Amino acid sequence: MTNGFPPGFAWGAATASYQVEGAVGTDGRGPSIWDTFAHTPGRIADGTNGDVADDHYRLFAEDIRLLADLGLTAYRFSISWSRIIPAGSGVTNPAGLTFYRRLAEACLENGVTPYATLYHWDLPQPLEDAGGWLVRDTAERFRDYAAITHAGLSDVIKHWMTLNEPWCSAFLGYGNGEHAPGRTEGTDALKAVHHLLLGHGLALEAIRSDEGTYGIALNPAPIHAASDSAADLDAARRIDGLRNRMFLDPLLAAKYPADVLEDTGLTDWFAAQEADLPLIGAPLDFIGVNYYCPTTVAAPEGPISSPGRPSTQPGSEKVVAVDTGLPRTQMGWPIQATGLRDILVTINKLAPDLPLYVTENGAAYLDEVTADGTVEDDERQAYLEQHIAVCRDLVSEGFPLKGYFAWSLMDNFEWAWGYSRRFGIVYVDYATQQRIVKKSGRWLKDFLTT
Ligand code: GBH
Repeated sequence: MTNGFPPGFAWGAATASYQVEGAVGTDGRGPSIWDTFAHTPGRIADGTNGDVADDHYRLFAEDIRLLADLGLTAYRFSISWSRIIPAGSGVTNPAGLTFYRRLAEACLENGVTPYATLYHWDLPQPLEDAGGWLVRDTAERFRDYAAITHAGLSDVIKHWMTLNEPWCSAFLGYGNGEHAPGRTEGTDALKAVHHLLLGHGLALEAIRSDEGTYGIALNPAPIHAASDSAADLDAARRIDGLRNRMFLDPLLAAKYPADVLEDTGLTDWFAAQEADLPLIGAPLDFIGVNYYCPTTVAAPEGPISSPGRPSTQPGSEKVVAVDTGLPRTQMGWPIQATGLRDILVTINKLAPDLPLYVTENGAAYLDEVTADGTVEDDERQAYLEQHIAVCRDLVSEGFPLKGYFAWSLMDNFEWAWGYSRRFGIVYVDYATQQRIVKKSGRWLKDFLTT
């Protein structure tokens, strides 16, 4: 037992291809929707892009040594579809497979188990031009890409996730336009949910074997009503539907939540897709949970004062998030570690024996390098400590939690926020690509190695 955790518990850190790799034009990589989006003026808060990012494409061996030196035994990274199949479909680029083979080998040489995510939001641009996740064909192209990638790398990578947070792909990508491809398609964003989940099911069918474990990483969260009023309770039902049940029900019970389809006027459209549900609900080896914060919602009467950008909540535009007075991170996200327990327990009730992982957990803070060259991120350390304590309690109760991955190994391109938000346990000086282990990283190392 290390600090209350059993041997074999996976201790890791996570990254995603577009957020860390850079080298966007290197070795035959094609363009993705995030290249296009980040290079569109006005889309990224600080006007930056992922062209260079952490230069992880070149520095990966050092980064993995650093990860191993922190006492971590697992690395969750994502694979860039545009490196493997530059046009999204058709010709395979061997150099793409070679890069991820080297990365996986570097993990293995350092005693680190690789966990690969096949899709962390960077759709090849030609597939978006053909309709993106709003069209069924994209799911089939994802299956082809998954099959080729798995066939090329399954000797060195044993743990696979199909999608990362399809909620974000659908509702930020096609709902409010905050993420690539920046489209605002209202309730059609739910069609993207279906095609993403279909892509998951098709990919899983193509790659699942006894040689490894296969799952998906979701971003479910506890949803609370601001009051017991009928309106607020209904708001919580709607958001729980869009955020949680719209993914968990099809994946774990091969059905969509009827109330969500009704709220969005899509009952008939989804009825026509019913034949896909057995595939989407096929057995998984695990679910990954990316947890940052709970959400409390209300449905105030009267018009909403400043709706701002279009909603991430198609069909439930009148619902607003409510400040419950909890402390917040730099993202404005409330901190409540018990929410991690709540959401894991919720999923466990739906699928009692299914192994679960925390595949992301972390916090953004304004980090500064001191005169001594250190980064004293006490708040992030406290955040990690609180959430890891929740995991320890669950594990000691016999709960099937198999691992914990901090988000993130190192500061990186934080999507619409660019480099203005830092989530790393390792600081990155973008001017020099120097890495500095933050206090939170030093604490984690201490926790894992003593
Ligand atoms: C993850 O997304 C990503 O997988 C990762 O790439 C990213 O860098 C990291 O988190 C940090 O952002 O709307 O107020 O209820 C997390 C995205 C964050 C989306 C919490 C939903 C709910 C806040 N999720 N958010 S709120």
